[in-house]
Amino acid sequence: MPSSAEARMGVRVALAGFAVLMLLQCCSSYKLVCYYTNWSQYREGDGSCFPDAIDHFLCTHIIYSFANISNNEIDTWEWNDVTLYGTLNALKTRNPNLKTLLSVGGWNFGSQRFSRIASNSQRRRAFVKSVAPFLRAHGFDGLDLAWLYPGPRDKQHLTTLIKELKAEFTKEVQPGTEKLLLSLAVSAGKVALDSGYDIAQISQHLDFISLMTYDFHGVWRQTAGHHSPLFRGQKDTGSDRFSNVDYAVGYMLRLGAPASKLVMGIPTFGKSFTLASSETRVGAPISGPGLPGRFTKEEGTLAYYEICDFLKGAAIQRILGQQVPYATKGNQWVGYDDQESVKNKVQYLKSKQLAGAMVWALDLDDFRGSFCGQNLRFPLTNAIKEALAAA
Ligand SMILES: *[C@@H]1O[C@H](CO)[C@@H](O)[C@H](O)[C@H]1NC(C)=O
Ligand SMILES: CC(=O)N[C@H]1CO[C@H](CO)[C@@H](O)[C@@H]1O
Repeated sequence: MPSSAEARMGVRVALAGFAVLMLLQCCSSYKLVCYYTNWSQYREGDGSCFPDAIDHFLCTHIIYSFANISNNEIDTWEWNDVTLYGTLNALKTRNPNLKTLLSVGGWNFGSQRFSRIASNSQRRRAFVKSVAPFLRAHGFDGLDLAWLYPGPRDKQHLTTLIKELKAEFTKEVQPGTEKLLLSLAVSAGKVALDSGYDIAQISQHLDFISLMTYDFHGVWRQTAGHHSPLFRGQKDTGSDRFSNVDYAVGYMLRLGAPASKLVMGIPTFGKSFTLASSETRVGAPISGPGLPGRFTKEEGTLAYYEICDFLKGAAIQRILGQQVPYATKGNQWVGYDDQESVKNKVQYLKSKQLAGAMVWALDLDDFRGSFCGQNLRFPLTNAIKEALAAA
């Protein structure tokens, strides 16, 4: 007969075993890396998005974009960034497993300024030195580099920059703190990949790589087509055959990116075109980008919540083979992702044993749950989360 103390011990051991199991379950799961943009706060009315709108348990990682570099040191961009950093990082009090990263760079920052810093050892040193104290001061868990896009002469410098950041982060860890994370947002275009990145080298030093598997199709192709198709289209010949998620993922793996570090981008926005004729199919001639959305106000791009509005009275088609939908209304054509297409994309990334999914961007999903019906906030990001969690 075990004594009651022994029995209690037995229960404790069983509980510990259970806890280990829970832990394994928690940590073998996929990453869901979600970008939040500093300019979404300025969209009018229901388009305005602040970090406190974000569901604490939606993503495993949230990346705040973008930070600036000033005098070779990482710096804020917006007058109220520091307040918003605080709001974002406060999400961690309810979800201690959530990781937040600060992304530096972006489109408006430009590639040249990165080149200048990365190519000079003193400037690089100043930048590298400035990062950890800044991240710690504002409660971030890591840095995301958004150098869009390094050119052929930057390739080696990007590798050096990443190596030095990693070394600094390793040196900086104190007992009781976790090492800062380091990630890189990478173009999914074959030409940009070939010219700017030494994927095999940089992968070794990064915690994860976010592949921007969208924006494959734009007005430069002079026809209507989907900007983030999972697979190659029937008419995609020549270099167009590289313009799909499947090719980009396969190519990254061949270049030496470990699947366990590769995070596949899924857009919560669509790319729209103005049709030039009554032809509406994929490949139809276009006269230019689509009309700007009511909130995002940018030609050729629509947030998912704006697309939900657009879909009322629109004709919706799925592109066979490419596994994504498009919708047309009048002379407007939009290729976008919906709950079904994002689930397919998650199935795909699981079949390749990738690290998870990246979402650009939380503020373009129906973050209020007021546009797309179902009363569900973040319908696309939630669909991704569910598909990642499904057995
Ligand atoms: C970003 O840094 C550059 C270089 O110091 C500076 O000229 C620019 O004004 C900064 N941008 C903002 C929005 O602070
Ligand atoms: C309001 C606004 O657009 N703020 C800034 C957010 O960060 C980007 C960096 O890419 C800047 O270009 C924006 O001006």
